[in-house]
Amino acid sequence: MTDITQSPEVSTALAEGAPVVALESTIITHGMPWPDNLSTAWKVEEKVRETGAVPATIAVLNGTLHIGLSETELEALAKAKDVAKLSRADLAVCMARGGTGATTVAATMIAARLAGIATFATGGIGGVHRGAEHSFDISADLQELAQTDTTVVCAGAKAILDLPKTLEVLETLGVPVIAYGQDSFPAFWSRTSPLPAPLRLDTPADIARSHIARAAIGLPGGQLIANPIPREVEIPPAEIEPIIARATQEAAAQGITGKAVTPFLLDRIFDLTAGRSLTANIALVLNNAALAGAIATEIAKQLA
Ligand code: PSU
Ligand code: MN
Repeated sequence: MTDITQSPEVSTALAEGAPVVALESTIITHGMPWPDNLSTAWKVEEKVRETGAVPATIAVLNGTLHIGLSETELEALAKAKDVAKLSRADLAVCMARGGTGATTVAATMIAARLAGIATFATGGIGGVHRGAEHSFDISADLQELAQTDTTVVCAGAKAILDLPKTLEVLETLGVPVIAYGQDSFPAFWSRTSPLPAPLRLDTPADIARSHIARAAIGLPGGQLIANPIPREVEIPPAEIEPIIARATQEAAAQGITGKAVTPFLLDRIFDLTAGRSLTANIALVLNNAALAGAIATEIAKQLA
């Protein structure tokens, strides 16, 4: 028997057509250190609630795919060691083996679509890694955006990636990359990058309209909303770049590959910035949760 469960709050909201925002869990287990990971997860849920939407954090617990976690479940996940990092490829195997795993952007999109949740907030999506011409390391998040119809709010691609190549692949896959309220493609810790965003929208209502228009014309795949980090906490490119370069070299020297790369880099950058990268990461996730809540509310309103 396959187990999929919704929290009572999420299930009621979905039945009423009320706005719901999906949230990923890899950022909790692999993206932030304890105990900031738990306090951030709580704050993100609170931020979504402030907009009038219901948060649905997604994870696999002992083989059951959970859409919406209780406080106790969230805390247990944040404390747990050796939690699997689940993308499209791993999700079903983890469920079959009764395992526990956190969902990446790709796996969270799959769960969100299954539940009928249109909007999803994260920090930064995975993308094309630096040196991908040798390593072939391209996140499954990109292909997922091409096939699963969720509107994903992020702060741009993490600057640890090769941003021009990430945008090229998204263009090839036909994924709309939409900067929120500015022309430049935001780079996670920094508000801007030298790259222009392919598309721009300025209001949650317009983003909701374009989400609904995609469905109306039968387009599979999601939209990627790139929301710049709040000004007060951004780390200028000149400051973060040498740190990223160093962390990337260390990863190569230590032979880190596959799904270990992103967690390794985030952890090293945390150390090398004396925690400043984490402060920025927390602020940008909260900022994305607020925008996702506003978009979800608009989608629910426009569909009512
Ligand atoms: N955003 C963050 N921290 C993270 C991630 C995103 O601020 O830890 C996670 C997401 O779950 C994303 C994953 O899907 O990193 C990408 O991993 P990979 O590069 O292995 O595909
Ligand atoms: Mn990868």
